Amino acid sequence: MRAASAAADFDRIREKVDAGGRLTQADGELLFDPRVDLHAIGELANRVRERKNGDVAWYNINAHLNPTNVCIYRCPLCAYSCDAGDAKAFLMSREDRLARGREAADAGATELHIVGGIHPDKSLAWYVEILRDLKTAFPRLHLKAWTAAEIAWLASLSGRSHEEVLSEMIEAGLGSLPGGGAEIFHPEVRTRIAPRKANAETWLAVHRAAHRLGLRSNATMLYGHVETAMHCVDHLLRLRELQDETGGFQAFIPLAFHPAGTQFAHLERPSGLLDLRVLAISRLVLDNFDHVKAYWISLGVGTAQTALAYGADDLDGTVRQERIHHDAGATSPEILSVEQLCRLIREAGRKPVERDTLYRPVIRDDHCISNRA
Ligand code: V47
Ligand code: SF4
Repeated sequence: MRAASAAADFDRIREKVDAGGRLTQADGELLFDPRVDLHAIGELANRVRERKNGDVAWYNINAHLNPTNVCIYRCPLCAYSCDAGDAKAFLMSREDRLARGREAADAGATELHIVGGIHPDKSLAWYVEILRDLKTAFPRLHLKAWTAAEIAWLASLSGRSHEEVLSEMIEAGLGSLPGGGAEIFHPEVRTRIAPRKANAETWLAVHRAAHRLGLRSNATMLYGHVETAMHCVDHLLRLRELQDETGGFQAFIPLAFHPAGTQFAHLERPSGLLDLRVLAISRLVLDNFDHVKAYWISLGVGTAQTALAYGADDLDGTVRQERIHHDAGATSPEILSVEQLCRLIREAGRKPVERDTLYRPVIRDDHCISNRA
């Protein structure tokens, strides 16, 4: 493709987006071509973002809880997991988990994001107990817990359906599903980066079941390793199709691959320009998702802030004690304060609004962080 024809193709895509049309696999792949101007794509994605969210940029006060890093899958993409006997293996006690919940509640968190490994000795009852304990002690914390891979594992382990496992989790306090475990759906890539994890059909089936039960969920895509543009667009279109069917997804979160400590340690981390391009393309292809998150832990603070002009409307949260990306070499801070998040958002020319997990604005008397600012 010559530069002139890239520009002409982009004009056609711009007209399609402006007319409310949907991007195809070929359109999406074209946008990955470096000869298509990134800033033009970003400007178009920004228009879509403003149509959906105006000048608001959302954030929340949250904390992460990873009850164990022991995982039988040992995905090649993962630096976080280990075997049960490893020196770095941990399994949090009930007291430790409750202490973490207390710390989050005291910091004003509205959400706990709970994901871990697939522990060989732990049954469905343990995963349910984690939710029940936390919900009983901190009823106002929303528990966004367990990836679709964990739910699918627990279903096969217990001989129950996805619906049955999810129903039990809901009864114990589950509030929504995070978007993890999606990686790249296409089997050419999935078999290389996460061969033992639930496949695409299973990941999508778990989210379909969750949406049918009234749960909202998120979706992710892990890019910047061995995938191509074709695989990324295929991934986005599979998500768009399920969203057409259920409407249950809230936010899409592109995750930049961090290679350190993984079986792909020889790769470079994706560049800031690729981060922005993937985010903007996601905003354009996923026309039926309300929110695209720039997860600052994964992108780094500077790129996440820039992404607020390339299609993102959410910076995720304050986060504390994140391990999965930091174990893989992420150099982002461990935590951002509300004041730091609000400053980043205001500098980007947006209006910071604190949200709860379900994107309802949070109004507080006890902070200077009012969403009326
Ligand atoms: O599923 C694992 C990814 C995910 C690496 O739903 C890695 O609101 C980069 O899903 N380099 C977990 N990424 C994180 C996640 C998430 C994060 C923030 C918000 C939400 C949400 C969900 O992290 C895993 C996997 O795709 N991951 N290893 C790595 N080396
Ligand atoms: Fe286990 Fe998740 Fe790491 Fe895969 S990415 S090894 S499922 S913790």
